[in-house]
Amino acid sequence: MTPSQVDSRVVRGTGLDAVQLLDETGARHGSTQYDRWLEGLDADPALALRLYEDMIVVRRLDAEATALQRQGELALWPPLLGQEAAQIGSGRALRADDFVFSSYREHAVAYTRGVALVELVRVWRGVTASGWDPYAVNMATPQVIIGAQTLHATGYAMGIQNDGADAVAVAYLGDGAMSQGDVNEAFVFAATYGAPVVFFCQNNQWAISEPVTLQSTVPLVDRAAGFGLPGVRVDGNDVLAVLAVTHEALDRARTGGGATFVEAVTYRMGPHTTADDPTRYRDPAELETWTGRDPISRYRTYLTGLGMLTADEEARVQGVADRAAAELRAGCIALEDPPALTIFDHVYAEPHAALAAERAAYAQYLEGFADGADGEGLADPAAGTTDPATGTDAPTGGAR
Ligand SMILES: Cc1ncc(C[n+]2csc(CCOP(=O)(O)OP(=O)(O)O)c2C)c(N)n1
Ligand SMILES: [Mg+2]
Repeated sequence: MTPSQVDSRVVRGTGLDAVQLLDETGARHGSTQYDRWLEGLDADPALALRLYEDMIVVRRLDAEATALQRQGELALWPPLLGQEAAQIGSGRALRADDFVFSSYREHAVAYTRGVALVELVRVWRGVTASGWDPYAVNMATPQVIIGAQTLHATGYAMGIQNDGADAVAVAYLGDGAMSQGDVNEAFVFAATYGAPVVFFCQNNQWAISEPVTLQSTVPLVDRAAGFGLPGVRVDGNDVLAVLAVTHEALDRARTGGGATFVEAVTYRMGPHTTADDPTRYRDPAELETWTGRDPISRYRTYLTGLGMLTADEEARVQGVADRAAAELRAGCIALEDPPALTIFDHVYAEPHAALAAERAAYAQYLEGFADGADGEGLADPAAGTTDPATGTDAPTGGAR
């Protein structure tokens, strides 16, 4: 092995102790273990450039969605800024028949699955309970219950096993999710049943305002061994390393080797969501350090050095990103509010009397706002009515 070749656990001056094939300066380092997973990409400039385009487009979409929230067009948005390489590198390693179970921040993974742009924001605008058809893209809609998707993925993987298929289930989770009981139970089942599932943990250093050091005093990857899972730590801001490591984990699962835990070390450069202000709990120096490890700039430097990323190509990619952002914006603004009473649809498999009563009461309440209502008898949800027994205000409506 020459000095430029590395093996699976490597330190490259970042303190990350993780697989890294492309360092912060954009220099590529060979790996006896991982280079084989990049052979296709190394032979085809179009594939190498597509990873770049993907990262530029999803960063642009993320910025547009954040702006849409600030302008009142979305209720909330959880930005992915900084996690483009982790999500694009892993997402592009998947096959169409693999199935993704994600959390709420994996917009870039959804993009690689072919989710229509407007479908990325429907839930966040509050006009639907669910963003897209999971079976059309083999990706479940985002899970907000932290860690629950790891159980769904493990169960799905056991189904794949029973079918004798060679697809893989992939669960995306965060560093904070590692403290959840669901996740630990999923690891036990996945390990003991040898289920074809990849647990892809994006350690973005924060769970809202709690640093990862409050989730674990040891590197997250070290937990894997205790469950009997192979674990690999990868520089999550190195799109090539993420692609290679994910390919290897998928290959293990497809060929009967069972589950793998991947810890992708990355950084949430923005707020937890648009409702959060990280300046209240984060040292600005930390953001500065991670800005130096930006996933896109190192790949840009690398491609430019190879002569692949010319000024024309850069302009073309920026054009793709701008058009995608315009499509997202136009689609978002055109989304109409559903009739309010549809909130009662699909809550239960069968209609029943209590639900019908709640629906009727809410319909009556809404009628109070109808055009032409003179205010008499207008239901005011804040005021309520006075309870004669106690003299206190009792809420109106029967839907309690
Ligand atoms: C079971 C459960 N507990 C708590 C929450 C509230 N909550 C929402 S996001 C979050 C932090 C998750 O952090 P992490 O897993 O690191 O994912 P990240 O937001 O960094 O992508 C918490 C605790 C929740 N949604 N579900
Ligand atoms: Mg996190």
